[in-house]
Amino acid sequence: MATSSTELSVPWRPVTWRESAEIYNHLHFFTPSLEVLRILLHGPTGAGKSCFINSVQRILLGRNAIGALEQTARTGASFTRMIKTHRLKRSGGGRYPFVFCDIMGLEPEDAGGIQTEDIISVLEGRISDGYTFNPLSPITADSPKYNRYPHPCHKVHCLVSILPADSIARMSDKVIDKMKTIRQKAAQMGMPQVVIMTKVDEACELVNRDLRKVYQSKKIKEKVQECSNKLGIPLNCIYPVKNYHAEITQDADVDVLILMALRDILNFANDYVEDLYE
Ligand SMILES: Nc1nc2c(ncn2[C@@H]2O[C@H](COP(=O)(O)OP(=O)(O)O)[C@@H](O)[C@H]2O)c(=O)[nH]1
Ligand SMILES: [Mg+2]
Repeated sequence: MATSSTELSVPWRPVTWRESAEIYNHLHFFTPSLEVLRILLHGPTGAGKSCFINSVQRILLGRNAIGALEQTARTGASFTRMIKTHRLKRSGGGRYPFVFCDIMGLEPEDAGGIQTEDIISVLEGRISDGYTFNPLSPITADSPKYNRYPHPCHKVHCLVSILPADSIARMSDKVIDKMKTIRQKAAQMGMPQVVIMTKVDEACELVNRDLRKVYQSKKIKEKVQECSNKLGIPLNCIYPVKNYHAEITQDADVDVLILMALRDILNFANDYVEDLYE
């Protein structure tokens, strides 16, 4: 088969498009070595963090869910100013043994973004749920939301950077530098790191028409490469996905890409925990 100008003949990562049920089962019975694994999502405002959490919850429940309040406007200051932990619900009751921590956007501090120092405190488990970030100054040890003795469950076990495929090229150097600083800190702590590249449908017409072309689109491959170069994250830790954002009904292709990413995130987080505490 010939390769067209927009499409690779062979996908650069294999996807078993019918694998959703299998991964879903794996997650259903997944028992981490800690009571709860904590996944921190960070990235610029509008990247799709809240949408990603809602998409995961929706897939796990098998129905529409609105837990993390997506932002409807694409511009303006970050909507989420508070640190909020989402413990995902199981269909039929109970919760999964992992949480997503959603924090406000990563715009530069002088534009009202969260301080780098605060994100590092989050990684260390020092900031409790419900704390409202102050873009002008980091948390102090006398704050009631400051956790002096973080439990292993309060610490972050995987750092997930969320970046929108359609605007990676336009991300400001300040935001990239900020993400790099956080990444370096996480790397010093030995913490696994993953990039979720959202909005593949907006970045590539071929993929917009058929999500199964995601690993054959030259455009998406370029975006993944760009993301890898900008942040210094290896290609194999970058997961292109499309979030649920306007759809009401479930789409198995959307599900499988998100589930593949989630399975790896949880496995990496659990490996990290095992290395730390066993
Ligand atoms: N087309 C498309 N839109 C998305 C995707 N993910 C998020 N969005 C839209 O991007 C906007 C910002 O998303 P949101 O989750 O609020 O971003 P956050 O600031 O990172 O939490 C919303 O209008 C979403 O509907 C995606 O994968 N594809
Ligand atoms: Mg949000």
